[in-house]
Formats: sequence, structure tokens, C-alpha cells
Amino acid sequence: MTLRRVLIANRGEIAVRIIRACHEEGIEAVAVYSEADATSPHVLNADLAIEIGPAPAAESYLNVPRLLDAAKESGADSVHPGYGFLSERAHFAEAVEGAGLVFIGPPPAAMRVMGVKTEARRRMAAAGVPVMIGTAAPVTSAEEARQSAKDIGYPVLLKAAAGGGGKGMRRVNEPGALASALEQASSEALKAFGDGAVYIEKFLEGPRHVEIQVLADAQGRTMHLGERDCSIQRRHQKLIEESPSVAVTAELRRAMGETAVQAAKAVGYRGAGTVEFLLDGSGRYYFLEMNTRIQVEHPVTEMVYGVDLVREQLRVAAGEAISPPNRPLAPRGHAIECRITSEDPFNGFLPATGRIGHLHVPGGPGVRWDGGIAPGNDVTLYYDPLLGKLIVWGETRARAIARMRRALDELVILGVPTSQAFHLGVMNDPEFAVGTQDIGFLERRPDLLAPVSDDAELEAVAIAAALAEDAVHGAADPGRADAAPSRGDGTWTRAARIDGLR
Ligand code: MV4
Repeated sequence: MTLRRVLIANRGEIAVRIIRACHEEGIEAVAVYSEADATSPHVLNADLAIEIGPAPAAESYLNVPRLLDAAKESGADSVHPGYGFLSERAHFAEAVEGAGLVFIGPPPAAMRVMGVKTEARRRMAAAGVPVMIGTAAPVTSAEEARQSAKDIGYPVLLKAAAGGGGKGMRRVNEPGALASALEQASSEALKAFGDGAVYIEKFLEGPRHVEIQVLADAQGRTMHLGERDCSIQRRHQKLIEESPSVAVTAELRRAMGETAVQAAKAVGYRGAGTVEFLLDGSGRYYFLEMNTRIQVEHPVTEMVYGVDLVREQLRVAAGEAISPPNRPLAPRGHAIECRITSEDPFNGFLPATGRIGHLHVPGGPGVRWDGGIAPGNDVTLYYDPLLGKLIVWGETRARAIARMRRALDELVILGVPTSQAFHLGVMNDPEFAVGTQDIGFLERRPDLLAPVSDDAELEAVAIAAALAEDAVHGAADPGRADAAPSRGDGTWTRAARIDGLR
């Protein structure tokens, strides 16, 4: 069947990203928006936009009956859930299909299996996918936990069966600490997921987070598009992702890719999905979970494989075959993504609010901005703090880093604190340049979470100050003669120009 009109049950940069893919395919895009988002880019770029309720997500972007009404009212034939919100809720996919619409995502049954971690582990192990040594089911008593942990060997990790994202997770180093950790993990899991079931795994020391992108169609083809290394994270929030991973050889890529394809086939997967692994220092890898959605970091894969993943999602949903050639593909060059959030990186990534004053988006060769904000938009605490993603491509990792540095230098967002300066710090970091980061990188490097007073940052502050002045006094012409000057020889520097503006 042909998709003609897609309702996008999401907001921000991913809604804009999906609109772009729709428009390239000649498909109409219907936006939905809360009262807080009336002037957001996803609304302004859509062919039609429907208000679905007040700012709190529970009353708008998570309101299933309202979304289905909007789909009906708009004449949409399909629904794209994006990421977050309802994207991995099997009941939403079923409700969409029940309303006679196409759900642009995997079969609900595949979502359901992967949503329960113990079930996913069981199915993966049966399919020959390596999983960490651990209990096959949740532990039912402290006594059983003690025996299991002893068999597995310390340190162990208690994990919520219903969970993910690190909630209800506890590391235990010795038997004496097990009982109380089990109680804590279980009550945290109950609070977060409404299910206190906890299982036990061997704790892996210092791994990388490496995930494989998969793509599957209804014609029976399932392929992978290599890996993304997402080891630069803080408290389970990814901050920087890249492809390929410095730690993955062509041979390891083939092995992990085949494993991910097996995993997807084992649950009858269709569309775009991601199989997450922990990768240890010896090239052994272990299944973590499968994300049954398009992910925030999908652009790095797009840039090194030359594939439009959202377009592929639309094709598969329409019953068409996926479009990459049916032969082994190799990554070309290197891509890096920095998540630009409205958080203060030097104050514990405290989420911030404000009104976007000025926005200058970087451009030039190999630079992509996937953004969801515009000047005048209010950044609130109702939604996640992602303002946009800066993605760069370079022939080598070193050139991608240099390009990201340059692009971060061009980016100007005024009106709300952002994570921009943190990213610049990482791009200037010698350890990141080597590429040896594991998931403990930022815990070992608190220096990267404190401001540095190097030239680049001073300049960024100067730009911010100057443009803030603009906002108050009206924009100056950056090229005007009296704004230039001051080596006294007719040449001028960017910093001097900024001085002139002030
Ligand atoms: C682990 C682990 C070490 N050993 N499992 C964290 C979130 C959840 N999805 C799985 N997680 C982990 N599981 C074993 N057996 C370490 C983590 C982990 C982690 C994993 C991926 C990315 C960032 C992380 C940060 C801390 C802990």
C-alpha cells in the first residue's frame, strides 16, 4: 500500500526529521502539538497541525485517544511514533492498527518480547545470541539470590526485569551486601515500572556501549548497518555517539552484525531497530537489550552508510523492500553526533528553561543540524531537554573531530544554557582523540564537567554577550566598519569584531 499522509505522534527534532523524510517521499506530514508547542518548528514545517492538549505529556503526546482522534480528523493513513513517548508501547501500536491505520514501527509482538528484559534474554539465548551469565528468571528470595550470585561469581549486577535505563540496577561486590541491595533494587523497580522483579547478571567491568543498527522488511530480508559507539554517557543519558567504533574491526563488525540480524529474526522484527551490546576489552560482546524504535543517534549511521533510515521505515511500513543493495556494506569515513541539550553541563547537567533568543546553525561541508527549536520558542521542563543534534562527517575520525570543533564554534544558541561548551571540551580532549573511552569515561573525568577558560570558551561567551546585546538593542550589522578593527593595521580578528559589536 502507498502511504499518503503520516501523523507524527511526537515533537521536537525527531518530528522535524520525520517530516523531512515524508516530504522527500511525496508524503504529507501531520503534526500534533501541545499548548506549549504551538510555534515549534515541527508545527510550522508540517502540512497540517492539530493541537492535542495541555503541555504535560500525559495530556497530549501520551494521550492515545486524542492522538487517534487527530489521525482520524486529519485523514492520516499511518502513524509514526518517533522515539520516547509511545514509541515502544505495544498497546499503542495495537490501538493504531485497531483504528485501521499503519503503525510505522515493528510488530507489537516484537516490541512486547523486547520490553521484558528476562524474556528478551531468554529468547536471545535460545537464538544463539551471547547474553551475560545470569539467572534465567527473576530471583524470588534472598536465599535464592545468594546461591545464584555465588554460582555466577562476584561482582554481580541486580537488574529490574521490567526495566531498562539503569533504574532498579545495583552492583553488589560481596555476599554481605546482597540482601539489602536486592531490597533496594526491587523497591526502585516497583516504583519505576510497577513490577519489583529483579534478576542477576555477572557485572562486566569497564565495557563499551556498542549498538548495531538493523533494518528488516516484510519480504524476509534483515540486514545490519554496522555499529554506533555510545560510550560517552552520563547517568544513562547518551551525550556523544559515533560510527564506526574505534574498538570494532571489520571482522568484529561482521560478527556483531550477524548476531544482531539473528536477534531481529528471532522476534520477527520489521523496520528499523537497534540491538545494544556491551563490548569488553577482548572483543567479547553481550546482548543488553533491543530498542524497537528509531533512535536519537540514528544520523551517525546514516552518514557513514549513506542510508536514510526514516525513509526505510516508511518503505517497510508501506510493504516495500528496504532499499540498500543486497551485499555486505562497509562504513565510509567517520561520523560523530553531539546532543545539544538545555542543561548546564557545569552544574550537574541541571535542566534549564528560557526563551530561545538567537539561533545560528552551523553549516558547510559534512555538517548536519537536526534541530527542533526556533527563536522565540520557550524551553520548558515538560519535555526532554534535547534542543537539537549536531552531526558531522569526516574522512577519518580525527577530521570528524576537527570538523565538530569547528561546527561547535559556529553554533550560537542564546536564551538558555546548553551543553555546547561541554562538547567542545570533549572534542579538545586528548583521551577522546585516542578513542579509548568506555562507559566509565565521564566518571573518571570530572574535569570535563567543569568550565575551562580557554580561548574558545571565552570567545563563545563573547559571542553570547554580543548577541544578547543585539536582542536588546536591535541587531548590529556584523560587517559594519566601526565593528571591525583593531590590530591597527586594517586587519581584524573575530574576537575584535565581537568587541566591536559590544
Ligand atoms: C551492565 C553493565 C555491566 N555488566 N550489565 C546500564 C543500563 C542497562 N541497559 C544496562 N546497563 C549496564 N548493564 C552487566 N552485566 C553496565 C551497564 C551500564 C551501562 C551500559 C551501557 C551504557 C552505559 C552504562 C552505564 C552504566 C552501567
